[in-house]
Amino acid sequence: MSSRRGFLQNVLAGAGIFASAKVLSAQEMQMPGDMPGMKMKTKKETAHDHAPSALAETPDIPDLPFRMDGNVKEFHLIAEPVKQEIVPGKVVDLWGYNGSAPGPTIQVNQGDRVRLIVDNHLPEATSMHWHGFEVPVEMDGAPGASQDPIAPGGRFVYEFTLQQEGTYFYHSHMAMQEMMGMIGAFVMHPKNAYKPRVDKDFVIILQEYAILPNITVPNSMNMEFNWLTFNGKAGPATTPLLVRHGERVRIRLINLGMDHHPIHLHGHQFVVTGTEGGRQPESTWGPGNTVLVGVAQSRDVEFVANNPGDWMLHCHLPHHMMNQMSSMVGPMSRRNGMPAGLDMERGMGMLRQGNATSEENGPSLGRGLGVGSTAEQTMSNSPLKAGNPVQHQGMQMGKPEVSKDANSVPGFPQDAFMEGPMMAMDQMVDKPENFGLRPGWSG
Ligand SMILES: [Cu+2]
Repeated sequence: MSSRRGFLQNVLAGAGIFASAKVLSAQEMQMPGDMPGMKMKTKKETAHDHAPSALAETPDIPDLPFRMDGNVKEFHLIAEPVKQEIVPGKVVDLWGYNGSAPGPTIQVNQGDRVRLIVDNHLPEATSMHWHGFEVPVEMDGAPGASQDPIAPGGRFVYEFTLQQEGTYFYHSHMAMQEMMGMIGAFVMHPKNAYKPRVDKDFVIILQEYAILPNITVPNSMNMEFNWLTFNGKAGPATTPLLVRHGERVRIRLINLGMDHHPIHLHGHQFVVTGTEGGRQPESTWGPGNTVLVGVAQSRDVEFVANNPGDWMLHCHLPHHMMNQMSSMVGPMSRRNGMPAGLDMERGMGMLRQGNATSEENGPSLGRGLGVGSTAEQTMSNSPLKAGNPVQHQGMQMGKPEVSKDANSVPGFPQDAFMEGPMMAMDQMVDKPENFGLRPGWSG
């Protein structure tokens, strides 16, 4: 899969470009989203009122196949470490699903009964949350609160009926794992296609990573990011969204990271037709060309591609338009070096020995804010021997469930020592309103 997904380099910027430089006839152009053998239709022919929705396309990310078990659509998701080539030659160690970060896109129809088998091939516990789904609480995937975390090697089977429609997503409900890539799109198509119908329907997941020089594992604790991706690719390795002149286009933007992203489209005005809660009433559709996609939100935008050209679609935060730049530009242009942390050369990322997260360089490298810029110290959440955690007063320290080879898995640990029973302090926060919650819920 890594050969298919490709490469990018920078950022949300430049990421998706959609464009149609000229009007192409059906014979001239084979669209990637077209079904084999499907005839190209004219605009008029696509405007049926009661036709079902066409599948959405997630460039660079596969759809998750399903099998029917009676009237149940059964999907199988595997949480696992993945190698993701975010730009050509830049392969990073992420955590995702079924070999991909973000994970494969799930598409269902309103009213479907679905079963989602989740296997945990990570070295630590995980849990799957169905973001915004109106499902029974025991299916919500909140570790500790609604279910036990899924142990390494374990499985949890989720099953529910979906009456909603819109752009949703699934993600690990372990905070650090989210920052390792563990999210995927979950599109619920309405019983009757939205009006007006669209000719093209795209999904783009926005993510960001802090990946320091000479290392392939993101620092999921960092608050500055140097690699920003659309569907797991940084620009220019993102895949352009190809549309024909005059087509109505929907783009479903999904954000689950640490930053908000104002996504801007050149050359057109769009309307926001949906959020993470589903379709919006048409009376709310005001024109715009930039939509802020906040953390944990989705936004559907629609527009008519009435202006031929190679148009940019990008996050408009300046640092998000660059890769590998946000931590380096300032120090390199000043004589006084970093305001905090180690010396200037190391602050610039000019490694003289070791790698970026070695003991020598520690967490101080390349940080401009001084946060975490002191020399590395022993932390209780570093790769300790299982069963030998540092006892914090008042916490119910237990033995975290990790796999035998956990310390050899790139990225470990993320949440193994941070969530769940390890961090629970039920007694310390005891109050009447907490009565009846599951033991260890406070973790
Ligand atoms: Cu951004």
